[in-house]
This record gives sequence, C-alpha cells and structure tokens, in this order.
Amino acid sequence: MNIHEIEEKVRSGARINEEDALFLFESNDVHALGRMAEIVRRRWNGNKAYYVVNRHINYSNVCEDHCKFCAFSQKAHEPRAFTYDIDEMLRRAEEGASLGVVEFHIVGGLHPDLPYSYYVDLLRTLKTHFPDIHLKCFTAVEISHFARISGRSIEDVLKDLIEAGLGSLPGGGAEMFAQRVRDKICPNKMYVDEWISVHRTAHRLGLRSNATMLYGHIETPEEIVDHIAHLRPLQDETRGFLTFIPLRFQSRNTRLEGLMCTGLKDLRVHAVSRIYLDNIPHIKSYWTMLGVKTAQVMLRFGADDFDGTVLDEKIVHMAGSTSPKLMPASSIRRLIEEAGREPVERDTLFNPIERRNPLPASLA
Ligand code: V47
Ligand code: SF4
Repeated sequence: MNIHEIEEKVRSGARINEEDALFLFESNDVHALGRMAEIVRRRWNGNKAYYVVNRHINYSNVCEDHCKFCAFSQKAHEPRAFTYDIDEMLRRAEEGASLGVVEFHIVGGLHPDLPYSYYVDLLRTLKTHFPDIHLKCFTAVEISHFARISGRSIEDVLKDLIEAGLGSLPGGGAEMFAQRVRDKICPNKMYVDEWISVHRTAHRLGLRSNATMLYGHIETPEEIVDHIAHLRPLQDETRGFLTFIPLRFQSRNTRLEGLMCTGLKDLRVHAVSRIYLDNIPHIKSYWTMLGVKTAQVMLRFGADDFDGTVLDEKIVHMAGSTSPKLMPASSIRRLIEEAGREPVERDTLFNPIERRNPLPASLA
C-alpha cells in the first residue's frame, strides 16, 4: 500500500479502511492529507463553512466522577464549585436570548444531589420561555446518570427530556473509546458500549447528536483509528450523527498537567477523521480548544464547521485555555473568508439562517 493508492480510493469515492487510516495518520505527506480531506469535505459541504450564534451554559460543575483530564469538576464543598437553580439558568438564558442566540448548549457534572426533576423542569422552563431556541443538552454520560438516579431506562429518560423540549444531544463524554486509555484517564466512566447505546437510542427516537474524541494526551495513533472505527458503523446504521468533533486536550490544572499536543497532530486528526468518517456530514474545528489560529487552519484540513460564538465556555477555560470566552460573528466570518471558504450562519441542525435584525454589538 502507498499513499497514492489511498488517494485514488478517496478520489473514486471508495471507503478507506482502518489500515489505510493508520497509514495516513503516520504519513508526513500532510499535503496529501489535505487534498484527500478536501475531496470528502467538498462532497458534503461544497465550499461552505458554518457557524452558529449560540450560548454555552453549565448548570453545575459539581461532579461525582473525577476524570484525570478534567479541570472543570469540583466537589460540592470546594471553593470553585457552583450549581445554578432554575431561576439562575433562566437569567443566563435570557442574557443569551437578548443577544439573538439560536442554540443553548447545556451540560454539567454528574451532580450527586440534584434530583431528576431538576433536569426535566429545566428544559421545560427554558422551552416555555424560549420556544424558538434549540436546546442541545446533556452528554451521553449525563443521560446515563439521569437513568441511574431516576431508576428509568435510557429510552424513557430521553423520551421525558424530548417531551420537555430537548432538541439534540451534544457529543461529549466519548473521550477515547480504547479501554486502555479509559483505565488511565477516566477509569470510572461509562463503557464505550453504553455511550454508543445512548446515541443509538437517541437516533432511534429521532434526535440528532454529535460525537467527540478527546485527543492529545496518552493515546496512540492506533487508538485514534479505533475511536473513529466505532463511529462509522453506527452512523451507517442510524445516520443520526451530524458532526464529529475532535477535542484537543488542555492539560493545565488537571492531573495530566504537562502533556502537550502538537500542531501536526491537530492537522492529522482532523484530516484523517474527515477522510475516514465519510458518512458524517460535518467535522468541527472547535476554536475554544484548538485556539483560533489553528482552528482556522483546520478549515483547509477537512473541517467545515467553526462551532459558534460560544459565550461563556467554562470546561476548557478552567483547564487553562487562553482562547477568548466569546467570538463575535464578524470575527468568525473573517476567519472563514480568509481560509477561502464561504461563511454560512446555521442553526443547530445546519439549516442556513437569514437574520432579519442585526446582532447586538457584542456578538456582531
Ligand atoms: O466530554 C473535558 C472534554 C467535553 C477537557 O456537541 C476536555 O457541539 C479538553 O463535548 N481538555 C465536553 N477537553 C465538551 C463537548 C463539546 C464541546 C463543543 C461542542 C460540542 C457539540 C460538544 O470536553 C467532555 C470532555 O471530553 N474535556 N476536560 C480538557 N481539559
Ligand atoms: Fe465529571 Fe465530566 Fe469532568 Fe468527568 S469530564 S469529571 S464526568 S465533569
């Protein structure tokens, strides 16, 4: 096998296999990776690059787990712990709504004491006040936690949340599927099968979802390929994933502090994911984790989505990320245009948005 044979496969629309993906991942011919990623990217998205005007809200960072890569989680008595009641969540949501956001991205820790009713009431309250704003809420790990504390099945939990207003699931909690890595960085976290099963159930109930992969710590190239190889068959089966999101590890303030990810790894991960995951429409370049400049470069290495304005991200900022806490739409558009792409404002489900009123100054 050589890189030209793999490129020929990609050009002809044939699938690459895991061996090919590993070969690409280990290749130094990053120009060839860029060319191949461009082919798959164009098939799905032409020259468009998307962004969304959204607001992240974390309801609590109190968590009964203690993943080694996480600087966000706190025990309830620790000074940086916070938990917002529904009124406070509503206040934060109102702040976002007045700025014209179309999506709330809501996740939190696995809180030992919040009752199941809190999560259902939270969505119902937000949906009642903001019927037009999409609720992308709760990772598969949180959904599984809700099932445990309520004694309900995953399916029933998802049905309750959909009935209360849930619009889609974010992709978090996947980390790295290889058990060797999980044993070292998140030993108590749900098994891969359970993560997959939550997303399969969500897709069956009509929800779309995203899938993430946390990289840039102790994983090997084989484990990266193993991760994406878990996602492709599920997507063949359900077609429910919208976006794959590589999350570059931020090590500050974590128990893995000092590990460092390199620029070429970012590039390889984004490009090879784009080429291998030929059935997932979008690859996200998540600027809060990558940093704005690297995120822009990824738009030429397979990524077509820039996430969004974000506004008040906490998970990576508590882990020492120096990227801004919010990005105005005009800056996103400029970054996209300079990458030679056509910026398109989207909603959560990638429908294009035409704004009748301009965004307020802080988000414009
Ligand atoms: O699951 C935690 C990761 C995830 C760190 O679906 C860290 O649109 C890097 O999933 N360094 C949550 N990553 C974030 C997430 C996400 C973000 C943006 C968009 C979407 C989407 C989903 O953050 C966690 C975990 O994998 N994480 N700590 C860290 N120190
Ligand atoms: Fe808790 Fe999620 Fe952090 Fe793990 S990654 S400690 S589950 S908040």
